[in-house]
Amino acid sequence: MVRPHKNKGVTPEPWRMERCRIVKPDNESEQLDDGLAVYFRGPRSFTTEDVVELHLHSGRAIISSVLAVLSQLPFCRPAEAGEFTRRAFHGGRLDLTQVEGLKDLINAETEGQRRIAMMAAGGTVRARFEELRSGIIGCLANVEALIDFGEGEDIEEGVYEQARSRAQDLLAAIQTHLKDDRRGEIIRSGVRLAIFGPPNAGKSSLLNFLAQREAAIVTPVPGTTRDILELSLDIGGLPVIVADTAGLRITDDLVESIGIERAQNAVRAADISLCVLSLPEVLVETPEGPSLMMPPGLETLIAPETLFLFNKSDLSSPSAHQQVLKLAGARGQHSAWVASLSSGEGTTDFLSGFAAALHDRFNLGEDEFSAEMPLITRERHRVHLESARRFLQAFLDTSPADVVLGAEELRYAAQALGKVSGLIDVEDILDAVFKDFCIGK
Ligand SMILES: Nc1nc2c(ncn2[C@@H]2O[C@H](COP(=O)(O)OP(=O)(O)OP(=O)(O)O)[C@@H](O)[C@H]2O)c(=O)[nH]1
Ligand SMILES: [Mg+2]
Repeated sequence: MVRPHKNKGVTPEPWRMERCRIVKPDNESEQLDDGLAVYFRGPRSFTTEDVVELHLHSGRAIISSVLAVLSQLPFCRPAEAGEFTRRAFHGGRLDLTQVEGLKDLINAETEGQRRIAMMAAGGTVRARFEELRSGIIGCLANVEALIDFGEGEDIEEGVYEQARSRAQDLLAAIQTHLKDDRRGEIIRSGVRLAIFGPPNAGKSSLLNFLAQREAAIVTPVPGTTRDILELSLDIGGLPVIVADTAGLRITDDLVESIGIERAQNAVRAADISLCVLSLPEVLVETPEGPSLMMPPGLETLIAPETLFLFNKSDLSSPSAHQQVLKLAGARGQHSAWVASLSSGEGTTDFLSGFAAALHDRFNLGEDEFSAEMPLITRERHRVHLESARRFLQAFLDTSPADVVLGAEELRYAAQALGKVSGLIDVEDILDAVFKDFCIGK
């Protein structure tokens, strides 16, 4: 039972924090805590229902005694996991994308995750999906009007063409969202980065440098790392799952060859890969001048977007540093750095350049709610958006003579998008739009 300090009566003023004595209902002289209470009157509360929040001292005994007293009240029970959010969803306060965003916000460990979660929790994602859905419903309203009234007498000409051109624009917008290289999903769940290269190049040293601890074993013995070692790190605000792999070389050793196969698979499965090479070993003098000699077994794993770290710069001259970058550039490898993981030379530039390359790759702009931020952050969104795309395409492929079938495709497209937010039935919006639709002249 909560008793205001000043005896103002039992009905508290809503949305106003009041200092209270927390007492036992059957024995008001027994005070459990001295705290604060605020009454949120529905629907202006998180759950849209009436809510009372108690602010108590956080001692374990205080909390358990207050909870014990509360659970004796016939109308009180402890909330189930996620129950407040579930009630907020049922009350229409949040849609599913906001619920997901809220969960991600609580779990966010990096700046990128926080920003993308904030966009969902704050309703920006909801609004963007809703915009697409109401666009489709606008098309549907046109088509339904044709079905009900027929072109000519009651309804202006060209209504079907209008619906088609609007549907084409919407289809283009959806296709752009779908072609996002899974950026949103990657930012949310982490970029998979594979470090690869020949043995002894300094791959494990790089992992340790990024993790700022001795996570991997580093020795002068080539072939030290046998299996994949993965760590979740925050690099420039992005969650990155970094995998250190076995050095790639031809070997008869069974264990090492399994490790090498795993390394190759990790590189192929990664979102981004970083090749570590020992600068003095790959920069060789030939009769034609300096040349970049790639160790065997690497070429098939190198792509234009592969990042390069030429390590062990302490063992070569400054002119060699310039030469190696020039030669890498000539091969089309423009994201390359020279550093020494032993002496620390060049590592600051490498780290900032590497973080910038990640940001560029995943297009994480500076603006918190930039339109550049990817819309899709989960497979669930992608599935519904993909199905909306298919239905819209089916509408566009339907002959104008089959206007009833066309309307059905649009209805399915709108429903598919409605499943992302999980909130309103398509008919609700249709009624609203249709009401304002101009019929006749
Ligand atoms: N001189 C010099 N030595 C380095 C540098 N970075 C790493 N090393 C040394 O190179 C050796 C190999 O380093 P690792 O990090 O174990 O190399 P790796 O690529 O993981 O090797 P494997 O696991 O065998 O494939 C160790 O003795 C390191 O101390 C550097 O920048 N300069
Ligand atoms: Mg290693």
